[in-house]
Amino acid sequence: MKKTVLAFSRITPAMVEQLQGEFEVIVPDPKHGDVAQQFDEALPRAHGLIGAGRPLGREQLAAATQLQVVSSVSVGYDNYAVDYFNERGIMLTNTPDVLTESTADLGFSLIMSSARRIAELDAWTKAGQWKASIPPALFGSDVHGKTLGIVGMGNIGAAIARRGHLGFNMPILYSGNSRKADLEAELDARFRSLPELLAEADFVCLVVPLSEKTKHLIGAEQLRQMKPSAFLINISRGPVVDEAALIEALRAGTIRGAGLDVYEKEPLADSPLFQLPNAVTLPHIGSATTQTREAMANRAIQNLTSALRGERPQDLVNPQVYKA
Ligand code: 8YV
Repeated sequence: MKKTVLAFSRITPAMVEQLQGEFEVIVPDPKHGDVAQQFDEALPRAHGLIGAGRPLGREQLAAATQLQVVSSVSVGYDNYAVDYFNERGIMLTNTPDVLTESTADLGFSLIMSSARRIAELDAWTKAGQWKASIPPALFGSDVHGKTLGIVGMGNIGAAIARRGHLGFNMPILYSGNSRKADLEAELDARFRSLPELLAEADFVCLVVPLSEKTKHLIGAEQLRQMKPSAFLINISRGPVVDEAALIEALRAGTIRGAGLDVYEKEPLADSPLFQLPNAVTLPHIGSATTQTREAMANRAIQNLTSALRGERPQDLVNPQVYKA
């Protein structure tokens, strides 16, 4: 008998078709009523779950008595209660590597957009404000040659650092749990404590995973440690930054600007950030290119399929639960 796969977020028709070759696939659909209710009803039958962007833990999965694997279409896995998965012997997989370069592209886009005021001046032009060459009050800041601070030098952080160092001649600083001798050699990257990095960098780029340790890593005190001319870029997770403190710092001119792809509460609606011209606000699109989302989908399907076949999935987050 085919095993059952249940989607916990929207997945593409191509993914459904691929999965249907081997599994019974259930995708809750708003056309058929309440999506949460459809999910809850199907849960006791599910051997595998696939999707992204939804917290799953003890409360949500109590009825999933047959569940063997949750395949997340994301690299970050802060939405999942890994300890509970371990307790239940449920495998958790993610999609690293395939989104590294696209997410780094987006990180660098936020550096460029915030420094050169791209979104703000685009809106200004379209509003018919361009009557003469722009006044100095609308000038931007240079990116090339400025100091780039990477907080959390993982794969994505390193890919952003490469863009900055090799393409824009930027000195690289980084902070985190461990020294990266290879990147120090390759990019002349210098290790700093977080306060040192905040004080020296012209662009502070947050690329850490969200955990108890990184929640509100950047608050009012850290923003005060940054230069008034510096920019904060967040492509990690919203709660890494105390958003109220950031809004205050942007209003007060404690820092020059921010480029944001993630927020404490998503989707972001009606935020004071919308009134701030020195905040670039994107709708969590780090990995959102056609090619990368397709690669993530394929990787998530591969992981799910391996797990349900009894094979060890390529991207197993909690290997301790795997039984050959
Ligand atoms: C998207 C992401 O949020 O991979 C991650 O951790 O944040 C993004 O790729 C999303 O999970 C895409 O499905």
